[in-house]
Order: sequence, then structure tokens, then C-alpha cells
Amino acid sequence: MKVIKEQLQDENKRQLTVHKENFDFLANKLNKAGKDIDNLIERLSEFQVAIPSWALGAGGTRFGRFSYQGEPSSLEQKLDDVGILHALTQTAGAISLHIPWDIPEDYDAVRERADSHGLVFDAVNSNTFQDQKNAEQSYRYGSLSSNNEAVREQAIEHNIKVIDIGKKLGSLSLTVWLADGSNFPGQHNFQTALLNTEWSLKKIYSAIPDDWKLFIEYKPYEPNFYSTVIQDWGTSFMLANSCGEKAYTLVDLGHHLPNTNIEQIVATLMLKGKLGGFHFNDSKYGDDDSTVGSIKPYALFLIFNELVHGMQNNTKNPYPAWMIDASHNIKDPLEDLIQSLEAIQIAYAKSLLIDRNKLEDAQKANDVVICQEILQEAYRIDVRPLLEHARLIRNGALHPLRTFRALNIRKKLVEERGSDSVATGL
Ligand SMILES: [Mn+2]
Repeated sequence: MKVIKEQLQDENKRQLTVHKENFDFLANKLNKAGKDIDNLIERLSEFQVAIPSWALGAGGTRFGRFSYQGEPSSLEQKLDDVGILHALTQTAGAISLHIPWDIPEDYDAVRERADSHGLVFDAVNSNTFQDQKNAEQSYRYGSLSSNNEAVREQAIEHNIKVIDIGKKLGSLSLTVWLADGSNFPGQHNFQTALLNTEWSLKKIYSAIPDDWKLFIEYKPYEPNFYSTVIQDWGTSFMLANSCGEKAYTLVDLGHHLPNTNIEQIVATLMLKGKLGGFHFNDSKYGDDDSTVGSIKPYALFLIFNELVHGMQNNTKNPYPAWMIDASHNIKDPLEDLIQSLEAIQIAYAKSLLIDRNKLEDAQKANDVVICQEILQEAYRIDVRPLLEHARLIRNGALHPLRTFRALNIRKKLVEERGSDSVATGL
């Protein structure tokens, strides 16, 4: 299914007068403060965030899963869902596939379908945290880190197959999230597990095409509860350096222990040119994968402050690959993603409004109070009319969530797919 352009425009017309009032008020204020509105709008329009195929169905917990009606049960339907998000928000122009959950049967058809929605294929994600049917080796005790070479070889082969699938779709990166670790003290020889992982990653790296990037994700715990082999950014950074210049660290917001200063990690990695990818979500306790900005929007803004600084100053660092890695358990998955996309754009827009020259002066003068004032001045501006404007000029929805509901999109998806369709892979 597709969002009908005319219906979307009708909705926009109804909301246009209020938008114009709000936009003019804000634009006037920002103009007076010397901000370049056109440039801001352009930056917001350019900012595209990939949607992972696994976020389109309701997520579960280890206690159970409550399906959401009308979930996409094929790769084609997943593309349609991201197409709907992109039509409304104009900021979800890419999809990130998970292999083996999303292996295309007909590559031409899948590429065409994506193209018809204006979507490109972002990073492909491998899976060595589950055993696949008829697999010779089990990942029960690890994959890339396994002390059994046959297990490592199988996991490496899988990653190389994922690269091949990605090549056929036009992806330009592979993300490796390694669940390997140990559950009890003494289970792992930490050094052996790390050396085995390095050995495996180097083999995968040698299959990475020249115009591709390898992203290495880290996470402190879960699914293993005593140790994780790639537990933190330092370990990921070390492994990326040991693989080579096409390997980078990937920061997932949920993959930190509570109160970790993620903005500082971002700054350090960008300074060293090694922040390759970024996964958005939010959390209260652990890797909760909650809606972006739902718990700690100010922390997200501070992270964006460093991302913007890095994008402006660290020319060695590539433009990061942005993705939402959230999956909620009770909300409509598409509404949840619309809320996440909005939160990301809000944090980005606010961080673009930080007066960086003034901040630098205040930092040099050690004027701690003014440093805080400058950040909070930007944070307190309601930037939503800028987001609306950026969507409007790209023929998106002024208000994506309201439009999603006004056009009864979920109801139509249920009619089309049935009330018991379940997203594949979940
Ligand atoms: Mn992630």
C-alpha cells in the first residue's frame, strides 16, 4: 500500500494556516538572532534515518510478544511500511535489512519496490546470535569468538553471504553486532575469546568491498550476563583499528550502562575518525529499545551537539550512517517510528541552533554558567515549525502522526494484510 499524495495534501491544507503562523513567528525570531533559515531547512531535509526491518512489527520481551495487527509478513510489505513512513516524514529514506530474516527472493523486484518508495538500502545486518535450521554448528557458546574453529568459520561464511546479499541491493555497509560472551565467571578465557573475535573479524573484513564499511557494534551485557566479548567502545575501536580503515565503531544508544557519558564517546570517536554508524533508541534501565527521546531528550540533544560539532570539524570522520534501532512492545510500530523520527529531527534542529562561537568563547573564558546557558538556550526553542516546513517543501505531511491517523493507515493495512499477520523474523 502507498500513501495517496492527494489525501496527504488535503490534510496539509487543513493545517496550513496554523503552521504558517508558527513558522513565521519562529523564522522571524531566528532571523533576528542571525540564523540562516534556508540552510537549517536544507540540513533537516537532508537528514535521512534508516529504518530497520525488525522495527516494523511489535517487539517482544523474554516473557512474550503481543502482535500488532496488519504487521508486514514479507520483505515487500516491510518496504511498503518504510515507504509509508518516508512519504509522511520525508526523513526515512532507507531500510536496513537483517539476514536471514529478509533474504530477497527476487532481487530486481525488491530493488524496484524500494525505488518506487524512494528508498535505498542501508547497512545489512548479520545474525550469529541464533541457530538457523539445519546449521551444522551451534552458536550456543559463541560464534566469532568460539573456541571451535568450525563454528567461527560458519559465522564468518554467514557474514560474507550477508555482504553478497547487500551488494546485490546496493547496500554499502555491514553491521556486526556480536552477542558472544559468557554467563558465568570462568566460562571464558577473556583473552582467547577476544583474539578469536579479532581473527574472525579480520576474515570478514577481507571480504568487505573497497567502497563499503564494516561497523562493529558493542554492548556491555545481554544476552550474556557475565561478560560480552565486545563490551564497550574501546574494544570496538581497538578491533576496528586492527581490521583497517574501512572498519568503524557503531554506537547504539541503548548499549551502555546507565549514566554513561555517550556524548563524550561520540566526541572521542569522531576526533579519531572512527564513528561509522549510529543507532537511535532510548532507555530507562538497560537496552530497552524505547522510542527515541521518550525518556532522556536532553541527553539526546547533548549527543547531537557532539555529532554536529564532529560533522563540522572532524573531516577524517565519514558521514555517520543513522538508523533507528528501537522496537516497542505495545505501540503501533509505525506510530512509534514516527515519534522516534520526530524526536531525532528535533534534537538535530536544536543542536544546529547552538551558538558555537559564543560557546567556544565562554569555554575559553571558563564561564561555566554561560556555557550552560548557551546550550539550554538552544534546547528550549520549540523547533517543530522548522521540521514541519522541511516536510512541507518535500511534499511530506505537516504532522505525520496526525495524518497517519486521519488517513486510517493502520486500518487499511489490516484490511490488506489481515489482523493476524506477523512480521517475519520476530
Ligand atoms: Mn543496534
